[in-house]
Amino acid sequence: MSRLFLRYVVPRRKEGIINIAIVCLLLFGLYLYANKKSRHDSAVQVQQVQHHPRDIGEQNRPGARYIRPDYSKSRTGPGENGHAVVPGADENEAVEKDMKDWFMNVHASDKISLDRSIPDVRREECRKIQYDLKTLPDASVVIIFTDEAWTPLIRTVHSVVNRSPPELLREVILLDDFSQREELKGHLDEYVKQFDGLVKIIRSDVRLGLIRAKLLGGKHATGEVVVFLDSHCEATIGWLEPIVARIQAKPSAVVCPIIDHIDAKTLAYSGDPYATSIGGFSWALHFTWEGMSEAERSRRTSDTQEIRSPTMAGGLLAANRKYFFDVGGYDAEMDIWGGENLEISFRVWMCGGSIEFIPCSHVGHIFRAGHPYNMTGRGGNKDVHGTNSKRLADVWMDDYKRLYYLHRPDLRTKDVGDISDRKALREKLQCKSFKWYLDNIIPGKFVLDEDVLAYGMAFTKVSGVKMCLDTLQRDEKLSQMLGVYHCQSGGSSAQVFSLSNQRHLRREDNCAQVEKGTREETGRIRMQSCAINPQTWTQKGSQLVNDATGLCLSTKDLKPGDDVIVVSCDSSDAHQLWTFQKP
Ligand code: LR7
Ligand code: MN
Repeated sequence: MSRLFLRYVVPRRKEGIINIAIVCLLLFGLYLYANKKSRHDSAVQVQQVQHHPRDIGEQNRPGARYIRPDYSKSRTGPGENGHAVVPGADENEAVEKDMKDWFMNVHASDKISLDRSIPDVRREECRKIQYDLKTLPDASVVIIFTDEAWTPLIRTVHSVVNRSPPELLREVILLDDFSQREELKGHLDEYVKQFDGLVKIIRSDVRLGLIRAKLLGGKHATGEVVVFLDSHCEATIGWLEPIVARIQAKPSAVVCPIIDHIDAKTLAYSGDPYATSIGGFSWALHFTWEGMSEAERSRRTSDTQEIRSPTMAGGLLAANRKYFFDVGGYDAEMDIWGGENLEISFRVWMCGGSIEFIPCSHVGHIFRAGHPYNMTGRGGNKDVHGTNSKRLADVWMDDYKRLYYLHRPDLRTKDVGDISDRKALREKLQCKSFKWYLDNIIPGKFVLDEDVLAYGMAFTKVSGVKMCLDTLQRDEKLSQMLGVYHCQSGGSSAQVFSLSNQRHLRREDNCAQVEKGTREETGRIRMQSCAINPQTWTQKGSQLVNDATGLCLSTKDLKPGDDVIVVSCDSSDAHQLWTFQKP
């Protein structure tokens, strides 16, 4: 029957090869059938009987009949070459609605070709590297999504297929995490047929959350390398080769492309060829972007070489598939969103691998200000980032987990499920301590309660009312004024401060600097990077004297939400008498 079917779809002269292919396929099917049980447990076994796309032969490879666009031809149209799509005045309403519903301008995305051109943002040296496609490992690209808007999702797929060498792309796996929209069901199946078997859809019939979704996608992958992407990305030319080359050279490297910026409102693509940002973390267990350290700068011998990073952002990463699972995949008990990126970062470093950015690989990501899907986890959990992070702190951070609880005292006794499996994994892999990670992978990281005179909440108490130093949730990346607020009895990240042994009044990265007012005897405080000459503060009794001005920190006449001030010192004024939670 299959011969009959093939007669209609392939030219006669290829029949011979096809016949052989069919026999192989049948044998392969038989093999799979016989191994059905064990297949579930061991993805490695699947790999043994499958072939690298380059060994299958160009004509018979999945995707052979998909015709890639010719990007050397000039293209015009909205958004081509990564240009912005600027909404007309009459479209403002629709755009605003999209920004509310989707946290991105789907309206603009819909106007842009699904396989638009984007600039080659690699640095010159990267473009010159020749890769031997005959020896590189192949990759499965797993794209997870839950009710993603149509065009960003499909554009992700096209960008991956169009800009990956066919010889290296084993398959694209679309992992649908229980989407409800109709178009993502039947219509999607129809749509991917054009990719001729290269793009597979796996659907979950329960909402997994992105962490379990990645695990399931990874289990279905058969390539030697597994790549994970968010469902609103665009891969650029040459993105895959340096990734698989690095993983071939170092199978225990978990690598990330440089993440370029796709604007959520205009879809403008912008990438920095010279980007050298790396990942860090805050003690509240959020991912942060940092500059490359001096040590890493001097370790590297070329601009195209991998950049070691203490952590990764989470969405765009690749690993040797076997290594990924051997080193623990992800914590399957983490729900919906958050925490898994720091967990895999700490774990990989502590258990002998490395996290790296690959400067020659660029992939764009649409940065959205919110999540266009339900964030509630199992049992109505509204704080999935918090509870996921507690699991990672309890397993990987040893005694340093105290710093997480300093930010989240409310979670100290919270039940977040059994962690014995993860602890057993750490034991089995003989992973190093968190202190080792701090000392070796992120040296210089400020530890809130080490080498300090005092830390925790800092407050004055006047007529029984406590007033705490507070960031007022202002963006700490920008230099912002320091404020005061009612002390939060349950604890609050925004109220954690340290007075260091160097007598800096500080947060994790920022130090308090007096900004002089027009009158010299008063001023407000700006939180600025501690890397730039921080001012010092002296404890005089309970007063905090700013050495640069001789003025004292005070809450005089301040309401919650006001900026804190310095004024002339007066030790009889209770507004100037500060208590630290941990003196
Ligand atoms: O329940 C869910 N199921 C899913 O399949 C929730 C989400 N998802 C999908 C979703 O459709 C999307 O494709 O998971 C993907 C990531 O969700 P986003 O895009 O809402 O997340 P994000 O970009 O805000 O979040 C970043 O941090 C997350 C922490 O859990 C994940 O690690 C994301 O992959 C990660 N994305 C990036 O790192 C992209 C680069 C941004 C930076 C910095
Ligand atoms: Mn994302």
